[in-house]
Amino acid sequence: MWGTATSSFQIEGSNDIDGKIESVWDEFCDRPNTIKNSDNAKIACDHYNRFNQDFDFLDELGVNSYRFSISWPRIVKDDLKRKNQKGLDFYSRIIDNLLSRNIEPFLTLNHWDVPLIFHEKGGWGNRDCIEHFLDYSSIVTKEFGDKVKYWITHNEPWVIANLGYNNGTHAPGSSNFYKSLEVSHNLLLSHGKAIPIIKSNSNQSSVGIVLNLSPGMPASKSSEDLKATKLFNQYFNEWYLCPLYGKNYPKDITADWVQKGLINSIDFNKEGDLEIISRQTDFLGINYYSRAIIRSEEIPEEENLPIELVAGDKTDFEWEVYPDGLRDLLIDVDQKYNPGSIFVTENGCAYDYPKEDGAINDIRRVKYLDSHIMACKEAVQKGVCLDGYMHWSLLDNFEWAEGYSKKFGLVHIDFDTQERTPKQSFWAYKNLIEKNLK
Ligand code: GCO
Repeated sequence: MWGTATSSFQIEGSNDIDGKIESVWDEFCDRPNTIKNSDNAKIACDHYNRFNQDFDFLDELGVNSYRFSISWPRIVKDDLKRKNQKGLDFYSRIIDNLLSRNIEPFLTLNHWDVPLIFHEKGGWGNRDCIEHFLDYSSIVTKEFGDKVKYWITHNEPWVIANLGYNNGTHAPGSSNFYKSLEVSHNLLLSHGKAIPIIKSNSNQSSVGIVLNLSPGMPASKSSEDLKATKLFNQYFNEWYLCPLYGKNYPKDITADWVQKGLINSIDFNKEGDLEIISRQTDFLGINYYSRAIIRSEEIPEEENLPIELVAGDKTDFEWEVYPDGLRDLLIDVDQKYNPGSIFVTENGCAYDYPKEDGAINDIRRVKYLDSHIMACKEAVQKGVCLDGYMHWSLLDNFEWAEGYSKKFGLVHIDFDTQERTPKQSFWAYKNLIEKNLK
């Protein structure tokens, strides 16, 4: 399958109409010094009003799938139980529109913009609040269960836990390390608990979760760098992969945190939880942007061996362009965890190109796209069960704490006029899809 990916808060705008309640991200944007240039997502890409025009671009691209998310605050009233029909009607129009174009919807239930009131009750940090997510999942899957086949519970639990609850750069902006781990656990637990609900309301469904994975590689062969890399991989990748695929949380990193006095234990992991977390899923979604080159901070820099890894070009986000990492990651995850089916649910790059003579010649995105799709092809040739690729993103959009300063779209948006212009990469992707679907 070929597709593009977006998320509700980043593109929709219209944040206070048709009965939508406030989201944590609405509140976070209103706080001073949270978002670059004090940007907010009140209008964003105005997708709420322009989705039909945006979906014309999907047709033009020739994709057969589209990943989007539902904004939970549009779906429920402030008791988090009663449904808000107007919000459901909006997504009904979205889904019907996609289906009329023969585009398979991939629906993400949680791409971060949770109701503020959910957070005020304790949100992801409170195990009891999982029930609210299940109520919401039940409403949505009852409503769309016969139309939507591909369901994603959460997008990038690492980012929610770490950026939202540890370093505080994302909503809700808290900084408490132990809490952030508890959040990661509650997210995983709620994923496991949602699976049977989704399955019972959507007979033909295929259910998965989306992880942001970034393989860590040691900067040198020094034992310190090797150790730091192992710990990085356990924190960033295995912390999620292991419990989802029937293993316990990785031990070394947990012991390291205890030894450093960051936590006493991971006592939030109660008996029986791991069985729920590892309930069988139908696919794994992988978001891949880059690798991480890891350098030990435990010893003074001058005592480290010289850095052996040469980093490649960087995008506007300072993320290294490293397509081989995608190939190797796919092979590695497939072999170690055997997820049965994998989708690259996000892959993309931030580059800003000016409009010249009406065109946007974003050649570095074209190269990025080519090389990463080639990496996918190599993984498939090695037998990886890769079933689809979705490019992040269809449109330039609200890039969270970075506001509108980082541009990931295949389609350029002029945020003053809302004018849309397909970039060079859009036409390149169209060509690639055309060749590969033949
Ligand atoms: C994420 C999210 C997207 C981002 C994209 C670029 O990975 O952070 O899923 O919402 O916009 O990844 O940072």
